[in-house]
Amino acid sequence: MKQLTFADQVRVQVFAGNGGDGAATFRREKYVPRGGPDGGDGGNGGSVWLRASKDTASLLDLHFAPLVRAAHGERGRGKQQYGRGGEDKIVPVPLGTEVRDAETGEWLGEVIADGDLLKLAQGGQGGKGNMRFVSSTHQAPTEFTEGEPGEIKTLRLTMKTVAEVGLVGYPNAGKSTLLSQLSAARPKVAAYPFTTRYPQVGTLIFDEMHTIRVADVPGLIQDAHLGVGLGHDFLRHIERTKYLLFVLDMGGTDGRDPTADFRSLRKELKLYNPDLAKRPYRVVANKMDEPSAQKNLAAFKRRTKEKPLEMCAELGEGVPELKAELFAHFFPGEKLLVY
Ligand SMILES: Nc1nc2c(ncn2[C@@H]2O[C@H](COP(=O)(O)OP(=O)(O)OP(=O)(O)O)[C@@H](O)[C@H]2O)c(=O)[nH]1
Ligand SMILES: [Mg+2]
Repeated sequence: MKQLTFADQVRVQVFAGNGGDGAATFRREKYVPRGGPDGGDGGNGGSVWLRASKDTASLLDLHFAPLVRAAHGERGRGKQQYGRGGEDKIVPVPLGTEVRDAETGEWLGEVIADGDLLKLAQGGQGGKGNMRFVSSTHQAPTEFTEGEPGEIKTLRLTMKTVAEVGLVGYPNAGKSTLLSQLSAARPKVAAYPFTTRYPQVGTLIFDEMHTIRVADVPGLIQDAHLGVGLGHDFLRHIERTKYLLFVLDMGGTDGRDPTADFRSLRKELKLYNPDLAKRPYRVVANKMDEPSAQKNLAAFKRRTKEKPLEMCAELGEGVPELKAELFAHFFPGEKLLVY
């Protein structure tokens, strides 16, 4: 059986803690025959929260443990003692996790940046102890209130990668090779399609103040918008990017026609989400070391009127030029002190 190593969509049930009941007790002390009411309030139940964490790569943990509970509040006690509040439960999730009601699909919120918090279920209020009910005409109340139940919700969590740049291309075009040239990420590279099975993000670091996240996603094929190949799972992860790099195999290695590939990639994006087709992009002509690359490139330029950036990702050729272009795009007017 294939082991599951990644999950970007999970259904979870979250249980906030119940509030503790208030107490109805009376003071009992030697030599004090009729002590007053001294029942304390119950503690509030804990709430369930999501917290975006840059160290969490997927929703896998939740996939395996989809029931999440915060602690109940303790009941109040005599001698005016309040019940202890139930501890909140905070669930770390990847940056870019959005939350919907599992039944209605209603959008409930999202966490994007590291440390972002979102409350999923509110803990119940603790009940009131009988000492709260004392008044001038009612000196020995036996009333107390029960704690309120914590919220219970069934939710669907979806993670959409957060990155500025998305690498888009057919399988085997060299996307992962390029990512490893741009960042410290070391995605698997191999000479067969669908090597990359789930999104990976690498950070292109110019200096401390200037970084760009780049998302490498599984190769796209025709009818991806209908879920063919790794389909939607792939497309969802470039929705949040601001800039696309179309990586084309200009060598036509697998008998592919780069022009047809490019048109089909554009079409798939548009069919999935028209906004994606409007995003700024750059065409990367990869594998320019291959024998037929020059000829293919000439034909590609003529037919598409695009001006691709020539590259040999494997050898790192064209990579400095690409970095410079990305810098100029994301930090216009700025200059790097060190390059
Ligand atoms: N000749 C040549 N081969 C390259 C170049 N860049 C990558 N490759 C090779 O192309 C193959 C596919 O590279 P990957 O980086 O895994 O391609 P990918 O686009 O990530 O592929 P998937 O993850 O399957 O979608 C590997 O065998 C690489 O070594 C290049 O510039 N020139
Ligand atoms: Mg890959």
